[in-house]
Amino acid sequence: MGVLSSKSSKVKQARILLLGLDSAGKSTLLYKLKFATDITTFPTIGFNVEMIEVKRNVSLTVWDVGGQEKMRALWRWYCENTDGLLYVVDSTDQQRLEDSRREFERILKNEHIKHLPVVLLANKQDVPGALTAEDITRMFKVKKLCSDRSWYVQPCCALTGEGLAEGLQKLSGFVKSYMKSRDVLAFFKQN
Ligand SMILES: Nc1nc2c(ncn2[C@@H]2O[C@H](COP(=O)(O)OP(=O)(O)OP(=O)(O)O)[C@@H](O)[C@H]2O)c(=O)[nH]1
Ligand SMILES: [Mg+2]
Repeated sequence: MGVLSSKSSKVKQARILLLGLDSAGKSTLLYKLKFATDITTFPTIGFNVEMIEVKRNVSLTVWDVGGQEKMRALWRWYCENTDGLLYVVDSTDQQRLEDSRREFERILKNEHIKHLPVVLLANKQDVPGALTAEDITRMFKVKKLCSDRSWYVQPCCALTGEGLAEGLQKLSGFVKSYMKSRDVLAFFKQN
């Protein structure tokens, strides 16, 4: 077990995939988390990537991939070697909620995403009438879709930053235990 305990004292690097429909607020929240400032975003063509320290020994590499329809076809190319999924929902966009749910369901089925921990961010909570985290949990049938993994739905506002750190903490906690159990499995497979 020496190998496992020495590993756990090192800085944990995890790769996080940040997905959601276009205009959900992915890039806004990525830069809010990284620089704690408001940045004017443009629709992402391709991707943005930033390293974010959650705790002293946990560093997340967050891949923010554009969510426009044309871009969604490319999501699957970013799935390999991922350790956790952050899925952003525009809680005010009731018209496209079903589109968002369908894309969410599709990505969960990807072979590289199976069993990975998920945090859904119910974004734009500053807008009156926004769906709550509970509404989204119910409408997305998250309990059912995510019954094979750790999951959490976090209300947030990317503009003020409210809820973002909590959501990321939650995911990094899930990812840490997920990676640990994956290491343990690999260790016993090797020995
Ligand atoms: N009111 C409000 N607006 C937000 C919030 N988060 C993001 N926005 C706005 O939503 C718009 C889209 O935000 P982006 O961060 O560019 O969205 P995205 O998910 O990166 O979109 P793509 O790159 O096209 O996939 C911008 O005008 C943001 O200012 C929020 O919490 N509240
Ligand atoms: Mg973007």
